[in-house]
Amino acid sequence: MSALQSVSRKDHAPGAYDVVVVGAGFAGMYMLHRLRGLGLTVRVYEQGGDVGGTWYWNRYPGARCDVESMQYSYSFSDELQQQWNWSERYAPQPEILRYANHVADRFNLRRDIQLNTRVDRAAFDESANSWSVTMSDGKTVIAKYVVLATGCLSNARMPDIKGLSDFKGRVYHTGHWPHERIDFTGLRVAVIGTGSSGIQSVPVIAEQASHLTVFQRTANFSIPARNAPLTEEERQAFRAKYPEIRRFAREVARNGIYTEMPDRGALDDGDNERRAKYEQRWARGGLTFMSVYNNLGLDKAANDTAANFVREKIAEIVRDPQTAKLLQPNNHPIGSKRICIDTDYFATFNRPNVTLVDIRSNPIEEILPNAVRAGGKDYEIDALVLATGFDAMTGSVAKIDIRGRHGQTLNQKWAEGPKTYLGLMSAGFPNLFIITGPGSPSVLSNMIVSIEQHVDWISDCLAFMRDRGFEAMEAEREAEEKWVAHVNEVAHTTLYPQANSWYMGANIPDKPQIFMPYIGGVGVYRQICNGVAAKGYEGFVMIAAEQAQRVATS
Ligand code: N01
Repeated sequence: MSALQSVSRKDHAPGAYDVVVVGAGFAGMYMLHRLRGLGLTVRVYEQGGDVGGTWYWNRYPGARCDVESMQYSYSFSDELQQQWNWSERYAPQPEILRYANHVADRFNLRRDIQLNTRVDRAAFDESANSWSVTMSDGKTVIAKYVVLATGCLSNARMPDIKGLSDFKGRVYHTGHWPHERIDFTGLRVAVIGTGSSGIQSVPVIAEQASHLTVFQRTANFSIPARNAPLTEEERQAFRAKYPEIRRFAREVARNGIYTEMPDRGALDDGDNERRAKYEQRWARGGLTFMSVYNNLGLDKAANDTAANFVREKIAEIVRDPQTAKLLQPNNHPIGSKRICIDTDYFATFNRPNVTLVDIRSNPIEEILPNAVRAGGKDYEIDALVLATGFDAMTGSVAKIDIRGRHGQTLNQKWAEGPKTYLGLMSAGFPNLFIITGPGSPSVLSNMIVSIEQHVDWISDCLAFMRDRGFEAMEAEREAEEKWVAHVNEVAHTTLYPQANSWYMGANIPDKPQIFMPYIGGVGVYRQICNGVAAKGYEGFVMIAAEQAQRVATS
């Protein structure tokens, strides 16, 4: 009997589990559900005060998903997807959080989730082939497997700006927003950062603030969301087509979103036809703007046609020509940074109470107790909103002291950039899985599609190991090196590496600049993962109990 089978009995030792899952967001919750289905004992530790992960923390004004809710939702339970009523095309954060809570209750997940508990340390015990996991409450448990469901955008980054701690008003980070309602009515507010979080929050804050000053370092491409309430007919039409929609999103789409697949490049159409297509997608709104043509991410000349179209739209919307010019992105191809989806972002700069400050040419010098000083000018404010992003993809993992074979830490191993095989495991760290980790499509896709694929793959893998009496599993170094090279090679066939994006780690000083997600597409990636499993987990070493002892002592 394998150790996995022995601890999966009901009378397992206190403090010993088959699996510890870190995080109770969408990944951690579904992981728990699947592992329970295998009859395994599982403990989930969650730092937040409730389930929901990114949707628990990102409560800033205007926060909502940028993939349509009928698709940004679990597909594993047909009853769930048939019964849940999304109210809008892009549900607002409180509704997505309600959905996460509903899932936790509906599948009775809470009894295995310990909230308000951070995992601080995980050390692999080579003699026992298990992990010793220590939490912020000082307790340590033993687990055969650890699954990191820590999210890709969970480690909010505070910018290193002189004087920030001297500011006398309140400071908010969009990724760590307070739970109580924040009312900016009558206040002079500054927003620093114009990524998705800034672009979503600016129009809402502008409606409340007496004055809003937006500090922009890099102008970003943004497409109108065209958000609207969903009618019952629209929901029913979607539900009736769910089998096909979900199949397409998993197997065919590059980004896990059901939409038309482009069959031609941007330069294959004449100017008028191309413009008509962009107009149509602009009117429809949303992320699928980028799939009008099949070469926008690959060919700079093709990309320029889309980028120029959006720049023209900005100039049409924004009345002041100087402000419009500043809002027109000009230092990266469209889509090479995560494209933003907005509601009235550009039009907000027509309001008399909104000012745009270009901090690329006039950098912020310091924060004073009552103002932001940039380009020698003081902008007086009462409240400061930092929409400055995250230490993405690796940041939340790096906060945990993870020690694998021979005491090597994951941070040491990843010092020059994350190294994984398929984004799922890292050599030298047996029985440690990562959900939507670097090296997998993750942030380039509809996250829930990618989460479900990883969770299913890991669950099938654990069942395989149990059925064959394997004790430990580990990525082979050679397979990992080949995969890292492949991820890098595919990225460099695209325009993505041309932007200083968080995909590249470029937003964090001294972080190695490597394109982290796998850009080959979710359908292709799923086939690769399935192929690896079909070949008995090719590229992974599976170790039986006695063998494991030999590896540990060698
Ligand atoms: O963060 P970002 P985000 N001084 O890193 C600026 C997802 N998301 O939270 O570009 C001044 O994109 C920085 O400037 P620059 C989505 O995947 C989804 O907005 O580095 N400025 C940039 O403008 C998204 O991509 C939704 O020059 C500083 C901004 O801050 C990801 O999360 C909603 C600075 C940071 O932009 C991250 O988005 C929200 C400094 N020291 C987020 N440091 C949905 O719609 C940084 N900046 C689902």
